[in-house]
Amino acid sequence: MTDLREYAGSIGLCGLGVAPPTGEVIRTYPWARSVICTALPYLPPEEPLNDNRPRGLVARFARSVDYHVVMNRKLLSLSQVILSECRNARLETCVDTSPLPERMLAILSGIAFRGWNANVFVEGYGSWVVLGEIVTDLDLVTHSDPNLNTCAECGECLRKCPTGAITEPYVVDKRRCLSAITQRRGSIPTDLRPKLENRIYGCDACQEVCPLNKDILPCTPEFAERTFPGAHPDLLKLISITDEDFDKHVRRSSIGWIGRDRIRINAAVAAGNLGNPEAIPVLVELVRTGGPLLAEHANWAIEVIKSRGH
Ligand code: B12
Ligand code: SF4
Ligand code: SF4
Repeated sequence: MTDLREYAGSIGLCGLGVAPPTGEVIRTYPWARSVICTALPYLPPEEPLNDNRPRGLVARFARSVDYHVVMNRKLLSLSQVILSECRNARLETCVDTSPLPERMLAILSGIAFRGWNANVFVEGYGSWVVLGEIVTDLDLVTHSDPNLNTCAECGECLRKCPTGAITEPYVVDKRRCLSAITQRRGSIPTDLRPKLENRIYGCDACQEVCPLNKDILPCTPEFAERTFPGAHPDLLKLISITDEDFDKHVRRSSIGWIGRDRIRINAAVAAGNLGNPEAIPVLVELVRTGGPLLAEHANWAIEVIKSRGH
């Protein structure tokens, strides 16, 4: 395992450990004997804003290339190394794979410890890491010790979560979590719309305030690439994006999977919260052409902008 750990480091992963398969793992992969867990640091360099256009905010894990693609590529490279030594091994790569409890596996494998904001932290990289695993039938008897370190337990994440969604240490109420709200279907509850501010995908508030997330090591080079959506995509362009442009520029990006309607709804709410009257014409157009759900959010945004006295 030492060599594999070194190899993982050489391809930009920031940790490698082995967890025993949990109940969920065994239910999905009855042949599993071990889970190789790894993490990938993604914190991109900050992008300064240099104009006054209404702009959205994308959480850091989704500003550049899709992490599923990057992590999966690295897991496949690791798998090749394993197969070169154990030709008959059964290996299944997983990234963000339901129903695997990825954070718990990372803790059990020793590579990460958990924080009150429910995220897991890797020494040197904070919680700005995504997780990936290789489930295998190899009996890697040298399972690592779980990482039972604690965070600083300062409570900042609980206090600064915009919706109070962290109801107690380690517990996130999905119904109130803004990250979930930007990603799920249906109408956004009206009391939570202002809390989104200009967020259009994900939420980083409980990680930004964490003292363990300061002064951390740079991300893997892939995530430093400047590509759509970046940190601050142009809201008016997103609200009025055509089907064709969506397919060409957005669908395969890290935020594209939520679909054109969801992105336009999120962008409309963000534009309402920013209160910039420049947004009114594209919002009116969305009311006219967008269907009931989009029209309802666009009307809400128009009302908010008007109520601010513009
Ligand atoms: C559904 C989901 C969400 C939902 C719900 C999250 C939630 N906390 O319930 C929503 C959309 C809200 C979400 C948001 C985010 N998510 Co998410 N999400 C998932 C997904 C697909 C399933 C997670 C889940 O439901 N777990 C069930 C809950 C109960 O467990 P958990 O919080 O994941 O893990 C804790 C429990 O296992 C607990 N625990 C319980 N019993 C025990 C027992 C023992 C012994 C131990 C040690 C621990 C333990 O400790 C763990 C750590 O806190 C996972 C991928 C996966 N398959 O795991 C990604 C995942 C958890 N998400 C991830 C990310 C990056 C995020 C966001 C940061 C994205 C963003 N910027 O917007 C936010 C963070 C919000 C937050 N504070 O948690 C990463 C986590 C990275 C990290 N460093 O922790 C994952 C692992 C995806 C990946 N492959 O990298 N997410
Ligand atoms: S992601 Fe945002 S809304 Fe969700 S728990 Fe963290 S701070 Fe709260
Ligand atoms: S903000 Fe404080 S309580 Fe929350 S995870 Fe970070 S150290 Fe822990």
